[in-house]
Amino acid sequence: MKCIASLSMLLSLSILFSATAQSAGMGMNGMEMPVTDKKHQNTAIAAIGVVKQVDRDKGIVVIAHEPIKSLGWSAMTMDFSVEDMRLFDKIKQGRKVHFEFRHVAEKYVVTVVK
Ligand SMILES: [Cu+2]
Repeated sequence: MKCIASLSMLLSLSILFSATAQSAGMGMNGMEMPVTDKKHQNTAIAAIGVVKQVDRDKGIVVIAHEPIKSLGWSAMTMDFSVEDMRLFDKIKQGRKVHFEFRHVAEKYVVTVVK
């Protein structure tokens, strides 16, 4: 009898453990990026803005962009990465640009400038 009692205790312990492990896993999922961010990862997003600052060496341009409806962004001034150096020919301080960018990993990368 004693033997069975300890066996059932062992069983309930292991059930408890797996339940805890499962909820810990769900907690991890909850910490992932919001769905909206995932949806826009690597999608080309069109925007209009005024070039405020250009840093060719760092590959960064600061643009005061107009609201971007598809992202639910209001107008703001922010940094964008520029990886294609040829784009800098069209990016001049004070110029209003129509551009496209992609959300790649942690960066917003400008891919098209008109
Ligand atoms: Cu912004």
